[in-house]
Amino acid sequence: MTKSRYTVTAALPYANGPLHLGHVAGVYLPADIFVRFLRMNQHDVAFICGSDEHGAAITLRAKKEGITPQEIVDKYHTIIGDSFQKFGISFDIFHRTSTELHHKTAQDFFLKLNENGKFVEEVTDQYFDEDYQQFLADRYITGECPKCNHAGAYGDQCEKCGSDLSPTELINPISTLSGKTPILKSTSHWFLPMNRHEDWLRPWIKEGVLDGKQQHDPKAWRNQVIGQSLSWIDGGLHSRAMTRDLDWGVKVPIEGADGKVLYVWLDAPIGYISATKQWAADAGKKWEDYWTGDTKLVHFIGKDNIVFHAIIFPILLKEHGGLILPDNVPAYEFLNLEGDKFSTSRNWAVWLHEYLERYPDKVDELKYTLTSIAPENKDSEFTWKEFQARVNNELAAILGNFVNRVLVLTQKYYEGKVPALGALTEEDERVLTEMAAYPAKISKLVYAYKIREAQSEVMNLARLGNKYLAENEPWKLIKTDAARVETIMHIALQITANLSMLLEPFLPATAEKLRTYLGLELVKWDEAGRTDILKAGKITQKPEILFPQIEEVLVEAEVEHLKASQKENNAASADVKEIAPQKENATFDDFTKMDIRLGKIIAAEKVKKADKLLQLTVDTGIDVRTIVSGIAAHYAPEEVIGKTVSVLINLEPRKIRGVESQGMILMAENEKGELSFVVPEKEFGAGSEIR
Ligand code: B3M
Ligand code: ZN
Repeated sequence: MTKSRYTVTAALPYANGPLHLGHVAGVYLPADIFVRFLRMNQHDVAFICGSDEHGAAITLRAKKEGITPQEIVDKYHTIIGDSFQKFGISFDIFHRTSTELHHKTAQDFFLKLNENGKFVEEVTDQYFDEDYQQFLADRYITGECPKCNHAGAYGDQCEKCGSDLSPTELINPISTLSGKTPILKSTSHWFLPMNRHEDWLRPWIKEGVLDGKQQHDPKAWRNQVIGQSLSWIDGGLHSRAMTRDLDWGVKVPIEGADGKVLYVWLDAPIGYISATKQWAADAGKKWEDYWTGDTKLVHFIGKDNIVFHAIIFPILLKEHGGLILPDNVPAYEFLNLEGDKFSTSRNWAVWLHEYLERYPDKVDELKYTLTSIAPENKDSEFTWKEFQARVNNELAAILGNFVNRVLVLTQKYYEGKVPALGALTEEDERVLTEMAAYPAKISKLVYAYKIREAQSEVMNLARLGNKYLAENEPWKLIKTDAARVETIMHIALQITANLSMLLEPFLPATAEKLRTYLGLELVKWDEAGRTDILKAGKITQKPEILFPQIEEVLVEAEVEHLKASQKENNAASADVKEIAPQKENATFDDFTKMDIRLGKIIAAEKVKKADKLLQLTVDTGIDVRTIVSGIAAHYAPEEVIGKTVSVLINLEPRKIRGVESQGMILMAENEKGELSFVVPEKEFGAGSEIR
């Protein structure tokens, strides 16, 4: 029976920052485990991911870092891709949505829907930021969620209750650009009339039935996904704009639509298709095989993405026609960190790339811990104490200890050779039967996306081995019944051999080490469970310690590091000002009234009882005058003497702390509040006019 083909996607991470453990635990690691399992079970799988490089998340970060959106995505696409590779997330492709192939794929997708009348073009009033002269949608606008009153809802979604929103639904909206209340201004967009789809969506979500046929098994879907999706449908789906007035994104491929791009949540999921196209082209395969026919499409996501993967993208796929809908959408809850939510902005996170720099040889320790606490059905929490406990009390004490004992005793008693199997006791039979049942037990759990439970079953096989050794004590028996010990050790070695196969999806690096010690190649999943994987006489190797203890000092250092980086971040963000928005327009006349000259500071002293003020004597080329300037916190008097400066010389004189100031020194101030004089690039003299 040919095994079904799978296209497994993992949510495209925004290329606006590094990955933290919350992202890994709640999407990428479980997806990787699932795919490695499928590959061991001879499924033809396309494992698809890539950077999500458009949308406000990117442009807002670019503004914050003072670089272009392209520079932002180039920087973080590399950091994220590198982290995935080092953490052993085995995507078939890690693509990106800023590629030409993606733009073309997304534009063709849009055109097909538009030409078939699937969108409705409407002129509506949208919020507009007058300072920035920009329409506001998605993360450019925030306000109170009308559904759950969460204060920080965005224009397209409330991340707290997951509701999909339109900007005009927000209560007390403000622009995230200028911080001001926006005005309403009309603009035209292409809308997806989602209400047209409620009739087929409801049975599809609830019963897995599409056009009268059983398309998927709804019992395999998580309650949260079905529950949230049905509540949106029951709440009434409304039309949603699929284009935006922005310049960063996939351009709307229609004459006269300049300045408009595809909505990022139309564009990004199509990124799964463009990535498959790229991968198939590179691998000499047909991409259509992975998006049509009986292929099972599975989207691994975080719960804040459910509406986009269980409602909106399926509508788009169905409207496009000829493409499959998801067979499952395993959505993960959120992982929290040391009693608080992961937060990029507050720098309350364990960044994956930093973990890998600090602990390059502890990848499986982290994989095991994150899978053990994976937020499959409810939010969960990572603490460094938990990490230490999982490694020391489970990985090392159960799995590491068992494997080490078996291989060390095999070296000691048989110079590494697998001993022959003698007569079996009832207990031997029971243990071998129990061992043989593990592959099917684990397989059932993984196919049902219960990956956390599946991993704990693998550990139960190691527990079975430990118990078998403890009860038979070969290290004592060896003195009196060497023949019996050969059988015990043979069985213990078969358990170790099975572990080297069943661990592969979960802890591939450890599984490979075990197979090296045993001289085994990776086999198909259904060859595991056999009681004769290791033939008598086969030579095994001396083991290393698989999982060194996690010491208290590591836990303390990491918790300290976390707190320190948050303090640093708070201090820095306290100073970091947003780049001020443009002021009201001035007329040319306004500007010509100002007389700005180059001047030279010839003397400087602190103003008594005013720690921010310097009294400067400035040669303006016309005269020598006194000017009081608020730069004492940035410059010592002796530092500024002799400097050429820009001076507004016809500012009305005013008394400042008893000193008459005749003009103003012009200063540049950056987002950190640092000051700089404004000086010409040529050595012009005092009195030179600036205009
Ligand atoms: N870039 C991830 C997020 O919302 C988003 C996923 C896109 S998957 C097509 O954090
Ligand atoms: Zn809400």
